[in-house]
Amino acid sequence: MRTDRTFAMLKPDSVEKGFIGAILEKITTSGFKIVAMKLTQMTKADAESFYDVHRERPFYLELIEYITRGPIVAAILEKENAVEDFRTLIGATNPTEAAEGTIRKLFAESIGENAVHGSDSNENAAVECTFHFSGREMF
Ligand code: 3AN
Repeated sequence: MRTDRTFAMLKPDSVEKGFIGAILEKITTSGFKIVAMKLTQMTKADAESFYDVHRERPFYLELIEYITRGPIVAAILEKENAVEDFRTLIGATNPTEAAEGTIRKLFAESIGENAVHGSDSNENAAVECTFHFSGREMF
């Protein structure tokens, strides 16, 4: 299991607000190398599979609606200790609790619309990377 890659998503709110460039700048200046990237839109079926762990949560339908409402930027990031370091860079799930200088503190609106996603384990990073990218799209 490799530990130097994570899956990142700039969610529909980030794309709608024109934050793609600013967030990517923050990611690359924080030492992450982009090794795969695309603008794409998740279907309902994609979202239900991606967020299956949240199926029983009260915000599940809202989450599926939000994540499918427009394009996202999907990316694979490379850096030593990628999963943990990217989770630190994005900040707490709720932007009001996110540390100063984190992506969610700078760009997110609310716990429901929180700008970015980062894998929470090396195992999930591997699953999420192959969910969005074929081998020939990863560099
Ligand atoms: P994280 O994205 O920080 O790993 P998770 O995995 O607990 O957080 O939640 C996944 C996504 O579900 C969040 N990014 C957010 O969009 C949504 N979410 C989580 N908690 C809530 C909540 N209490 N109300 C609405 N949406 C939520």
